[in-house]
Amino acid sequence: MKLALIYPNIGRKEHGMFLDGAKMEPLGLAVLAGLTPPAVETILFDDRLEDIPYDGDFDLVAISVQIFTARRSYEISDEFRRRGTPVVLGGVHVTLIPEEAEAHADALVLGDAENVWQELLEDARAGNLKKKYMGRTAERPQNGTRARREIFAGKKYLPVTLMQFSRGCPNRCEFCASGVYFDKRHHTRDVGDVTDEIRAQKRKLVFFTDDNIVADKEAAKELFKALIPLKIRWVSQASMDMLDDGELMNLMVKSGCLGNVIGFESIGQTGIEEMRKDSNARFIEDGYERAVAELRRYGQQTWAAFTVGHDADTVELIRETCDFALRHKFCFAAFNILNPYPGTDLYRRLAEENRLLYGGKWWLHPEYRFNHASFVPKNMSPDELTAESFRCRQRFNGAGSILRRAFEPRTNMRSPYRFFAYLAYNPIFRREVFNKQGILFGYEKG
Ligand code: B12
Repeated sequence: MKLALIYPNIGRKEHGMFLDGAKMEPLGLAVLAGLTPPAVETILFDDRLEDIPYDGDFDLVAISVQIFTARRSYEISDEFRRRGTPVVLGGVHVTLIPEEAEAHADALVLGDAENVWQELLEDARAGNLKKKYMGRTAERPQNGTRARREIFAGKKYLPVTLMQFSRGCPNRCEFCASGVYFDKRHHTRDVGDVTDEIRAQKRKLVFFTDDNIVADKEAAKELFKALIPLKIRWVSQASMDMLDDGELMNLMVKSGCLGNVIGFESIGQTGIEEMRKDSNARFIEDGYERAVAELRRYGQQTWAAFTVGHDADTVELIRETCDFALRHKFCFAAFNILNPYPGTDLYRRLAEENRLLYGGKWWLHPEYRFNHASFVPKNMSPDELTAESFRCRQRFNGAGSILRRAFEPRTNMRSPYRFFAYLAYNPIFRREVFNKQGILFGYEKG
């Protein structure tokens, strides 16, 4: 049996394909390859770096779909199916809106692959695919299975190993897609499996793709203790309430953590309350001053993630958000426009209030552009929101800002390695920000 795994690109610029300059390994597909019996010939095609071989003699094509690649995913699956090759679609977006995805697939996997992938492969071999496989969320992600990284061989990815320790997050933020996917639950892998998987590969820089690596603080401590002897450096995503636990923070630092993506989301208290970002509630009271000081004390090179366009946001507040990020010299910052993902409470609320643009399906709309507003904000026009968020990106990622932020003594200048990492990655992300702004989804003009 021959299986093609496909990771789709986002889309195109007016005059050609969008070339992603900061490509990371698609871990989900390496996990899928790990769950696949070795007798099945398994090949990865990454649409971000190579052509899709529609005429290959595959018995099954498996595509991982996220919302921003949905349009492109359906183009690819439709083309394979036209040629008679069966296609299975899976991933976050498919799970959140299966009624849309089913028109483009022979089979869907809803939720994690762990519980259903073997059954699906057997059905595919027998030519007997079911329309839907309910994967649910795996209580033990990967379940003793190692991600099969050999499928990445020869492809040019950033030199960082993606790895997962846990999946999901118990927080109930109104806008979050993974909160819906995981039903606000959090599942961890066996710590020994994780450390074995790290030892089995060569790199010393690891990106834990966890939604919130500190969601279960005791489990996180167990992991961090086990990481110390491995002498790796790592980054992940974490909620701010980790700062309440000194033991956790000390272990995190000792285990090689360079910093985390932290959802600051908003610098306004009303916004934080309205979006139900409970993990920030105590820290917003003093405008995050204590949180930022603590993060510095632990030497964390923080990636501060903001979402703009909340009902409490005004043009002035968005500008102040950018001032805040510049003043605190964060290592990186993202100013993402709030996006209504189907299945979330935010999506439902905006739909009820008649505020969704692009017919409510911005991700499939031929005119929707990446990083543009997809709904009507309360205190500004959609175009103003688009322009203000882009202005934040321009200001934060400007050459002068990169230089000024480099000289933060307790974080970016804490060691030569950190300084080098800062200077290596900032220009990469800067290019990425400008390159991706305003691209259209999919390759085919609608
Ligand atoms: C790592 C990550 C990234 C990395 C990219 C990694 C890469 N390879 O390129 C970075 C940081 C660059 C990134 C960027 C973005 N990301 Co991101 N990212 C993630 C994150 C945290 C983890 C994904 C991961 O690797 N998981 C580990 C693997 C093992 O799990 P998995 O992929 O889910 O696969 C499992 C199952 O889903 C299933 N499965 C998946 N695919 C398939 C396919 C088939 C056929 C089958 C059977 C099963 C299956 O089986 C797997 C094993 O169980 C997720 C959050 C999440 N929980 O999914 C967000 C997430 C996917 N990202 C998201 C978004 C919005 C973005 C951005 C648009 C953010 C922005 N505004 O810029 C960008 C765009 C990226 C781009 N392509 O340009 C959203 C997508 C929302 C949605 N509804 O689809 C998520 C869900 C975050 C969230 N909380 O909303 N991201």
